[in-house]
Amino acid sequence: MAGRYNVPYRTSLPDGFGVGTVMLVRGVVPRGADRFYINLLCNDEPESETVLHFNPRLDESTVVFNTLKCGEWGPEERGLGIPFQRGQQFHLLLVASRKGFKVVVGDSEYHHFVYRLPPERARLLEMGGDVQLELVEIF
Ligand code: 9QG
Repeated sequence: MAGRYNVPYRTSLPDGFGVGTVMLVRGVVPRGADRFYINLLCNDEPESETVLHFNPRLDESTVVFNTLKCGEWGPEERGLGIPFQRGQQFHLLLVASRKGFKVVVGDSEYHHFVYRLPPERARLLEMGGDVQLELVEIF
């Protein structure tokens, strides 16, 4: 059964994604999946600055974290291993903590990405690629 949300999924973040914001995502990685992404964008322009690009890559068995500033990708950070599996459901928490984004997948903290742009500048959430979304909640 496909997820309940159309993909790519976009929703505005009228209050930004400032420190203290928590987002819960429940979804499934399809069997033939290669990559999917969660982006926190500053606006809906094609070349919008990206506060966070979270990019699980099943084809590379890694997760890439990056920021897009002035049309340029910054240095990539890669988490340890990949906490996603093709054909499996996942629960993910994205927490805007004091110094960076904390990503929790399942019961374990996966990675901490130190802010390169202020998280409150994020005004648009976009999720896409090879993913089925079942639940997206922002607290
Ligand atoms: O590949 O890496 C993250 O550092 C680039 C990818 C790019 C990002 C980037 O092509 O893909 O993952 O906007 C894009 O093209 C995204 C989807 C060095």
